[in-house]
Amino acid sequence: MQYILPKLPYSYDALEPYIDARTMEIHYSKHHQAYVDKLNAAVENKKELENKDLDWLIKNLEQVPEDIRLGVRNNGGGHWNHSFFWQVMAKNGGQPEGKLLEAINKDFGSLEKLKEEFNLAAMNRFGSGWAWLIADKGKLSVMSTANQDNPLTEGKTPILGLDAWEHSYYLKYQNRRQEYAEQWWQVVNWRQVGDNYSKCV
Ligand code: MN3
Repeated sequence: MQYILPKLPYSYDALEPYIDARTMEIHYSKHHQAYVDKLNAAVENKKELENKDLDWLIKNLEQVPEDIRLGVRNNGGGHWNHSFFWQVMAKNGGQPEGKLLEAINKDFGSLEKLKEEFNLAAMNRFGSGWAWLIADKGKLSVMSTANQDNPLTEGKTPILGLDAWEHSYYLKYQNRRQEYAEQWWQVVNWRQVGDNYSKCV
């Protein structure tokens, strides 16, 4: 299967000033493209993977041939994570509502508490990785993963994710990951997160 870079759902400058246009352009057109290219190179000539989509690869890493497993884990993960990341951001992404808001209040106490716990997960991830909001049969929790690892590999379903790699914030925020993580909430696409949640209850 040929994996392809999905179209970015907005322009490079759409999430300014929280995510600057230059970072968005490099992140999408260089970093994400590289994950796609390297994933395609890894699975080339692997007949057994011919009909496997990206979700399958991430959920079934242990069934991927051992000689390319690390490449698929890193680059397939990079492709999945970034495709998801673009979707959970938007200009004017609204606020959590309905069943999602109820679950946030039930499982965290408040949206502010969720943000605190989530940003702590992003801050405590040493080196590169992701912070995630997970829904397990409707119950919400926060976790983080290293590198381009994905909760799906552990059987957990992410409904929101934050790229905590330096390449996602360094041009604008330099070493200030905390500030990036705090500002990022301004561009969370809560409608998409709500849709993601509704598939997990
Ligand atoms: Mn990234």
